[in-house]
Parts: sequence; structure tokens; C-alpha cells
Amino acid sequence: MKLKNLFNLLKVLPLFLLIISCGGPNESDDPIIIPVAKVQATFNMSISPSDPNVMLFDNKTVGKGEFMSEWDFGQGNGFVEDLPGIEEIRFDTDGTFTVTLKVTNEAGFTEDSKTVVVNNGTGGICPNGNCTSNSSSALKDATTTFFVGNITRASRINAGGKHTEVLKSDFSSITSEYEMKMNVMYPSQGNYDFSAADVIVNFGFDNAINVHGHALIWHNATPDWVKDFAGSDSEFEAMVKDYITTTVTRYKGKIGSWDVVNEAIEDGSGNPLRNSIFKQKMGDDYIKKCFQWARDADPNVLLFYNDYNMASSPGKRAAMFKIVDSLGDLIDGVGTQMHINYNFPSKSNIQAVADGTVSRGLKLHFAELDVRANPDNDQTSLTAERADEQKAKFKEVVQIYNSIPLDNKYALTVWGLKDNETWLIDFWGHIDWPLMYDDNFNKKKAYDGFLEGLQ
Ligand code: 9MR
Repeated sequence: MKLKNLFNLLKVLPLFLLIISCGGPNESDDPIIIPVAKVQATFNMSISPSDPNVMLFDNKTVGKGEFMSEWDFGQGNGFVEDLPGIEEIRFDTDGTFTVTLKVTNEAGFTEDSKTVVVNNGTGGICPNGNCTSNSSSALKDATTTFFVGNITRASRINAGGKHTEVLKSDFSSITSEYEMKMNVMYPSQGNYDFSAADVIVNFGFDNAINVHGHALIWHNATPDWVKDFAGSDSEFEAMVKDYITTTVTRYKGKIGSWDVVNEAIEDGSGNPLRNSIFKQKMGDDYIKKCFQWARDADPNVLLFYNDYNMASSPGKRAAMFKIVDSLGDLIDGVGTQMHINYNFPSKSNIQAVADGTVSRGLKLHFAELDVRANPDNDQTSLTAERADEQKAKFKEVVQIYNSIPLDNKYALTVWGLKDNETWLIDFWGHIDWPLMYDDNFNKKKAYDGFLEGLQ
């Protein structure tokens, strides 16, 4: 029994004895029954000031007579006795938990229930169930020396709502996730389709958001008619020249940059040039030809070569810089995709990408940033610890980028807004929480990591 319950009992005991002793001879010998009222359970709760995953529960029940208090903290353990003082309970996993205080006396029991919402991505227990980050500073306002980018789709721009709201408030650059690739823009010979690309470019232009064009040539987004091209090698080359010239000319003055060639390097031993249809038909110098056509079409747009595993594979990185060196003045910058894990690759390997680019006097685009929080698929929710580790990796990447000289800066582009929109779910077949917003557009700790990386 709690001390306060015992105290209540002692308070009413004299009254009870007095009533019994007052019974006169004319009165019945039956004891007088004083009806006992139920005691109303009630409690307060607040997040621990020292640990965002601990909730403090204070039993505030006040009642006459003896009563017993029990808690069910909603974590599957059922009711347990209320201990003296404030209860400190950890909530480590994401979810919604119903906490119930049950107070029982002779007359029966009453209950009080409250809900605890946990979202480790946004910082642990959500104050009043509201899972939004404390950070108010928009990413794009926190840096003026480079673009902060994200991806979009024509359908999402047309739908508007939160998607375009967040793009406009937090980002200063956009990249088309898939609609500015050859398979979409040039679906059949002689027939261009720029309808989706136009939506994206116009949205950027109208809202003073930079547009990064991605990607003119990519083996993985090449339409079948090009892969099965019916014609000679010189006809193939003329077709590619026409495609690049037409596309770059269309968006001249409206977009800031193009990935001219994407992922041309093989992952295998020695990292040779990928044996794409472009290499087969146009020769090993096809990359240089594509850069020249793009440069001729728009001398002012920045031209990038873009590839992945640049931090994790020193061999591939060296192969990429070899290509870049062979392009001379035709190339303005290097796009290094940052599809990374919360614990990999190392800071020094990410730094090496920046150093190699800076030493060549090129612009650096940290492109396609996402940080997998569940690469081993052993997590069922984003734990507080993993969210912190992910935040630290975001911060590390941004810090490295923010520390390069001004002339080498261009943009840091995150590959997706919300965790449930990432390409990684389809690619790996499981949830990874790799982005800066959760499924409901709440800012995660990763967002704070980005901001902290800018300080
Ligand atoms: O995330 C993109 C996905 O929605 C598209 O279906 C796919 C094919 O167009 O491209 C994905 O983005 C890729 C990017 O363009 C190049 N680097 C790898 C990205 C993930 O596959």
C-alpha cells in the first residue's frame, strides 16, 4: 500500500470510531454502513528533461479511504503496482502506447488512460503526440554557399500540397527522379516527349529553384529502340547528337546543370568502361562526344559526370577521375552519388571524394544522398540509437561538403523527401528510413544533422 493511501486511511479512522461509539441503547446493534465512493484515477505525464525516450508518470489520484493503484504502461506487460514517487518509464521503440492507471477501492475501480507516441526519427517521445522536429530553420536558408537539393516528379508537382510546400520551403534545387532521362524524354525515334520534364523545369523556374538536369545518357534508362537501334554506327551517333542538342537547347537558360553521362564505369575488377550500347556504337570516347554536344548546345550550363560508390570504392573513384581528367575543359564538375549507410563508408573515404574533386579545380555535387538506417534488415523500427547514428552520418556528409572551398561548391542533393518514397524500398525489399522526413513529412533527427553540419 502506498504511504499516501495509509495516510488517507488514518485520517478517516477516528471518524469511523466516533460513529460506532455514539450508538445509544435505543439504537439498533447493526453497524452503520457508510457507503464508500469510488476513487477517480488521474495522472500527469511529461517527457524526462534528461532523456527523450523516458516518460515520467505522476499518480495524482486523491480520494477518501484506502485504494490501490496500478499501471499498465502499454508495452505488453499488463498491470503492475504503483511504486512510491514518480514512475520513470522508457519507450524505446516507435509506436503508439496506451498507458492506463487503475485505482481500486472497496467500491470498485476507475481508470485514466493517456497515449504516448514515439517516433525516434523525430527525436523520441513526441510532445503531446506531435511528432515534429524542434528545428525551425529551413535547410535552404541555413546555407547560402550551395544549393540544397531534392528530387521530384511531375505527378507530385501537379498534386501540389505538402510535397511542393516542402520543396519550396526547404530546398533551393530540384532534380527529376526519372523523367529527364532518355527513356522518358525520347520514347521512340523522332518523337520527343518533354511533357513531364517541362512540368519540373517550369516549377523550378517559376519558383526560383535551381533545376539540375539528370541524366542525358544512362545505360539503365535507355529506351529499347535505342538499345536495338536499327541503323549504322554513324546514324546512331547522329541520333544521340540530335537528342542531346535538342534536349539541352530546350532547357537553355532554364536549368543550371546537366549530368551528361551517368554511371559509365563498371563495378568489376579494374573498373573498366561499361560496355553500354553507347560505347559499342560510338567508341570509347563516347563520353567526350556527349559532353562536346552538350557544351555546344548551351555553353553556360554546368556539365557533370555522375557515378556511384565513389566513396566506398577507391578503385572506382580513380577510374572516375581518369575519365574526368580526359575531358579537360568540357567538364565543370563531378557528381558523386551518396547512397550510403549509417555506418559506412568512412569519413576519410567521403573526404577523399571531396579532396580529389577540389584538387582538380572542379565543382562537386554530392548527389543522391540517402543514409540507410537498416542495411542488414534487422530492425523493425527506427530506434533512438540508430536515428542518432543516422543523424551523425548526415551531419558528417554535410560538414565535409560545407568545408570545401566556395569555388568548388555547387549542390548537395538528397534523393527523396519522405522515408516511404525512397527507391530503396523496391530495390532492397525492406524499409530503411533513409531520408530526412518520416512518412508524414515530420522532420527527423537526420534533418537536424543536416542543419548541424552547416554550423
Ligand atoms: O530513384 C529513381 C527511380 O525512381 C527510377 O525508377 C530509376 C530509373 O529511372 O532511377 C532511380 O534513380 C537512380 C538515379 O537516376 C541514378 N542513380 C541510381 C538511382 C537509384 O536507382
